[in-house]
Amino acid sequence: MTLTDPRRTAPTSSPASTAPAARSSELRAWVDQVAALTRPDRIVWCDGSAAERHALTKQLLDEGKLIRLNGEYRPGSYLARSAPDDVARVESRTFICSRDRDDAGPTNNWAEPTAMKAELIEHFAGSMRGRTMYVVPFSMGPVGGRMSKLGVQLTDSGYVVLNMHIMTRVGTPALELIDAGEPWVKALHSVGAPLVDDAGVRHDDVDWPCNPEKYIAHFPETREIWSFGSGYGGNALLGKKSFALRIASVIARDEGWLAEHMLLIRLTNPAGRRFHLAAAFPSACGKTNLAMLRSTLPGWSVETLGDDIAWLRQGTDGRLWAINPEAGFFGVAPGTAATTNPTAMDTIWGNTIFTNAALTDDGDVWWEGMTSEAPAHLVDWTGADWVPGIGRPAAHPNARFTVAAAQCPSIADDWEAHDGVPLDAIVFGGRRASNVPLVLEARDWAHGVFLGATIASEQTAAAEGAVGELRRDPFAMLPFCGYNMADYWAHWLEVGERLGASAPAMFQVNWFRKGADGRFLWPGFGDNVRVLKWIAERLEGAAAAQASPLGLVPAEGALDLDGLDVSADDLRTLFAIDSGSWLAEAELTEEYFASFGDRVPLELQTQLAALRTRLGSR
Ligand code: OXD
Ligand code: MN
Repeated sequence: MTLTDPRRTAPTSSPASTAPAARSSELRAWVDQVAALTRPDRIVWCDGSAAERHALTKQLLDEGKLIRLNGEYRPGSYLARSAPDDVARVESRTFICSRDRDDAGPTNNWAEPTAMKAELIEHFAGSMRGRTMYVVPFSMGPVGGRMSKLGVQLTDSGYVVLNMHIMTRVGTPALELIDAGEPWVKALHSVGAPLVDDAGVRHDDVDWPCNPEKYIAHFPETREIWSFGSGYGGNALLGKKSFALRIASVIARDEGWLAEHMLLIRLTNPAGRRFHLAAAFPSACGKTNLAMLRSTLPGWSVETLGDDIAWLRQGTDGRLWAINPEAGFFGVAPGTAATTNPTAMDTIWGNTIFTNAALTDDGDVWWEGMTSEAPAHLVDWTGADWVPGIGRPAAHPNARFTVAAAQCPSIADDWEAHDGVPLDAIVFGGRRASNVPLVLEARDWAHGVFLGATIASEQTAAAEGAVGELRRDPFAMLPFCGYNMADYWAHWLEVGERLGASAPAMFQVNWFRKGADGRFLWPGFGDNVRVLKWIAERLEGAAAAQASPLGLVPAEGALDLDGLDVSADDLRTLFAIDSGSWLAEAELTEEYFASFGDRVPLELQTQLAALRTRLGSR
């Protein structure tokens, strides 16, 4: 489809451009077409340099789009405040535009690609008038790495460019690979707020331009992303959820690998043996805390490799290898504190962009949970005065920090290794007040895929034994899988077949189980290393396990509880399996699978039947 503005007849002059000499002809043609459609004043080709970052930061400060924080407390750091209607990912406006509706599946919003592009062209027409269009070439994964992928984002948001600089590898080296003919993903983004109107009249800019109408559209067959109307996070930083998960999951299906919503860590035992774990957790289940865990067990340590996304691919040795395709963390700020995640607090000491945090009177940031007592006065995320007890949060609950992964004190020295790390275990988590034990090991790969496919979090804190309202989030990929979820499960099964005996072991964990009195039974945080220790010892064949209807659980005494104050009763409840409520949950799983029609792999139906048999049903 050619990108032409349906309302324009006469051509206008080309915008000024800083295009470098060498450019792939496909890229040049695309940039020209998008510029003709969106009509920016200027085109800036980003080289990823510190000078570029510096100049852009200065410009955004001058425009009032960034606030410089006090360099004494937060050197090189800035605060941005978004519009109140642009504060989070908008799943209801996220589309998978595959040719066939069934290829998007029942968990995605589907739109027919030609019709969606026609609709979007109407919105993009003239959408960058008066603004600069930045051409942002980037690599997901280390530039030139065997598992890395390239993209180019066109955007009219300087804030997005600065964040892309932190979250991906932006710049000339990526552009050179594109020039050399490497495949790349087209990521088109506009905040949808032109500064010049249809009558040619120029208007003042606002601090956070965006459009009330938003689209985050993905075209998996042509590997394209078109995002319109939002400047926030995953809607706008297109390397992250849109590319590294939605589009990459489709590329991975076609090329035989896996693009996953997983953190990546290295666990080292007292003997110096290293284990690499990838873990899928739904949003808001303590994923960043686990990625940056500070061990409470002497001799055991955790290094960070990634906090959100992992790409997994079989290596020449037959094992599954993993990289973190991102270069930074886009973390949720509220709740992050020296007590809950000291490593994250140490990571964001400076050189950080904060979005929608509150501003202290001395020019630092604050959010709910950072300290037990709130400062006596703040400017809240909307720019209004705030005092404790005012009845609304000072920081937006989805306030974020954007910071380079390299700045994390627990980042592994080799976190950018081109081949990644060999995976020993895959872990699935969720937030379950009931039913799911603290930890269990899958019987085999297919059982692990069943565990991943049935991940859920409870909407309400259910009493022990009861099944609460379950929000299914298979593989923590519900909003991020770029194709039919049932086909994705089949793909996981196929990858496992290819890996055979070299496949990583699989586990399920649940830090959030509650007692009948509503109390969390497990201390969590740094003590989660005790669960990781059992996992590592299972991998070495050193820890004992016993069979349960759900999988293998630690044998009596196998979980290291030394120095921990967990009563025998609480421990029993942490691992209690109530057949009645599990049979009820199996019923819900059957209904859930049914919503995918006949695309659910037979193996998963077999796993469900086997679970019921083990639970004692006829
Ligand atoms: C995220 C998410 O922002 O999972 O990482 O929602
Ligand atoms: Mn995430």
